[in-house]
This record gives sequence, C-alpha cells and structure tokens, in this order.
Amino acid sequence: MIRFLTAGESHGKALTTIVEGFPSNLRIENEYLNFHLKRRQAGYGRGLRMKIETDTAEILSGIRFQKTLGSPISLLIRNKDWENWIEKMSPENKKSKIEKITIPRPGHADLVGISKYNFDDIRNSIERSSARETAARVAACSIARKFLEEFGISIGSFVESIGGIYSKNNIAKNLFNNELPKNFTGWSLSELADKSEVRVLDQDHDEKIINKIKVAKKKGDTLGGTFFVVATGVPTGLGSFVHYDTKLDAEIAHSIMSINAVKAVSIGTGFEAAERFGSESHDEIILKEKTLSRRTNRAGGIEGGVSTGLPIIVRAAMKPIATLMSPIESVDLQTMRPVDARRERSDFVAVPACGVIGESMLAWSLAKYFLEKFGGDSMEETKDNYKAYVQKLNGRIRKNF
Ligand code: EPS
Repeated sequence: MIRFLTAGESHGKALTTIVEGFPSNLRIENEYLNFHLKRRQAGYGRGLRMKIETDTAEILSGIRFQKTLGSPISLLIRNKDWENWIEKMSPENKKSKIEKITIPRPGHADLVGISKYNFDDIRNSIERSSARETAARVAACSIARKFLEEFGISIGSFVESIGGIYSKNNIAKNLFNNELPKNFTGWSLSELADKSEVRVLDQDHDEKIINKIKVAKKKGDTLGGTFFVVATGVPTGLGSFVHYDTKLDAEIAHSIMSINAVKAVSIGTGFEAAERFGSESHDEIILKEKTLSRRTNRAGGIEGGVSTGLPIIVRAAMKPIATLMSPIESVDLQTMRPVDARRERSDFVAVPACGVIGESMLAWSLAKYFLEKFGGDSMEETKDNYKAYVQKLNGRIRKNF
C-alpha cells in the first residue's frame, strides 16, 4: 500500500512530503521531480508568486545513488518567499502586533476554516487551504509517475477550455473513438500542450483564450476551465468491481476532485453518455488482427471499476480562482458590516497548472492500484509479477473460450 502525506503552509518555511510503499531500485533523478514542479508553475494567468519562486525538491531520505531504498522518501520544497513572512508566520511567540484578517473571500476556505477550527484570524485557514500545497503533491506523485513509466504507462494532460472558450482540437473525439496513432502516448499530449502558454493543443485558441484572460485581468476578475488527463499503457485488470472502495474510477474521481478548485470529474464520455442511447455509449468488442479490441473507448478505459487496457480518459472542471482583485461582497467578521472581500496576491487563472496536478494525482491512483495488484519489494520483483500476469492473461483469454 503506497501513501503520502504533505505538510506545510503557503507562506511557511517549506512544504514537505513523505512518500511510502514504493519498491526498492526505482531510479529517481532529482531533475525529474524538478521538471514536473516547474511545469506546475507555468501558464499564462498565474500570479507574482510564480515569478519570484522556482520550486525545487530536495531529497532528504529514501533514495541513495538515484535509486529508491524501499524506505520512506521525504522531500522538501523550500518557500523562497518565507523571508518576507518570517514574522507573520513564525512558529515562535509573536514579536510584534500582527494584523488579523477578518474578511473572508467567498469561494475560498476562509469562512469554513475559521468556523471549523475556531480561529480569530483568517490567515490561519488561508495558509493550508492554498493551492500551494499542490507543489508537494506534484513532487510526491512524480515518484508514482516514474514508477509507472517503468511499465510503459504514460500520463499527459491538456486544457480543453478556459472561461468558456473551447479549444477546437479533435483529440478528445479521437480518444473516445479509439482512433489514435499507433505509438500514441499520454505524455505526447503534454509535450504538445506544454508548448502553449495555456496548455491547449491548437495555436488558434491559445490566442483567443489569452485574450479572454486579459479581459479577466483588466476587470480584476478570474476564470476557470476544463481539462483532460489521459493515461496510456495501463494494463487490463487494475481495480475491481467487488467493493465500493476498490473501484478504479471511484479512486480516480477522489484523487482528481481533491485538487483545489476542482468541482467536477468525469471518466470517458461522462455526462454526455447520459444523453445517448446505449448503442451509442458502449464500446463494441471486436477482433483486430485476431486479438480482442474495442471499436471505441467511450468508457474512458474503465468498465465495472476495472481498467480495460485502453487509455484512461479523465475530464475535470476547475472553478475560477476565489481571490478577486475587484472583489464581490462579504462581511467583516469584526464589525459584522457588509464589505468587499479581501484582496490577496493570487493567480487569475490556474487551469494549465491544474492539468499538471491532475496528471500527478492520476499517476498516484494508478500506481496505488498497480502495486496492489502486482506487489513486490523491489522493482525486479514487481516487474516479474507484472510480466507473468500479462503473459498469462494473453494466453488465457483464448484458451478459456
Ligand atoms: C500557489 C501559491 C499561492 C497562490 C495560489 C497558488 O501563492 P500566494 O498566495 O503567495 O500568491 O499564488 O493559490 C491560490 C490560487 C489559492 O487560491 O490558494 C501555488 O504555488 O500554486
């Protein structure tokens, strides 16, 4: 069973994570973690923080000479902005009077946070509820992503829309129609998307979306959007239909929904399937070059909570960032008078980053179910188990019927 825990406040000294349960002898290079951390910080519409900080992960334990030891892996991401927050965020006694924040931002965790934890300063809930925490997730989940790559599982993402402007690229249709180039990989989507400032797959919409973000910025407003996360090379048989908490689609939905500001997740054609006939929704089983195949992949690579072997297709929606420079209404909890919500340094749009975090969370879910199925204390053992399963599966299907 793999697990990870993150700790750290947005303007505290650092973020940390402990990752546990990966087999020994998995090659992890520091640059690999930093590469994905950098991807998370990119995208048109992000705030000042991304310009003043470059996230890097220091490996504190669990890896020796670039290989995992099977022991807990701990990673540290320093908040470079900490030096400007030492007094405000000190774990020691207060040295001077720190002004309390008493005006909650609608849409953020400000009001629920102080209500639940009995705080009199909203700063106490801002800090941990900030999407800054996702930097630690990307670092932790990069271990999972690297693990999956060893088995040919490849993950990528792209932005479908921002502020209602949809990219016209046909790739989603091709994915659902199971019409993909022979060597198509999930990562090839990210390779292309990362070339765009808003991580869309067509240049034309890049510009249209950037213009819409410029409008939002000018108005002091923010935007959300939708994105896809896709995994290829996932073997048949991850997950199970026997329990509510062993279904792969439920696991993935949980992972993606846990990302800050994500309000909807679907697998395959999702909500659209609800409007169609069954004959237009399911994936016919066919023979392609004498092997079992599917005419389409509307199920998004999961049937009955179990991976089918086709690409896993996840789509998610992110709401607009809650911090507005032209704020909406709120109440000052000190005076109990209506006021404008508080302004705070923030992003205008973070959908491109959300896609990268989606990749990370999908990697985590797949690695979790992969290791539950194949187990192993060392990579060599996991690989042997995996190979044996794939070989048997290929032979068995034909023999049994
Ligand atoms: C973020 C860091 C934060 C925000 C953003 C995400 O840094 P700061 O608050 O110092 O600007 O830029 O957080 C949010 C959008 C949010 O709603 O919490 C990051 O590293 O991703």
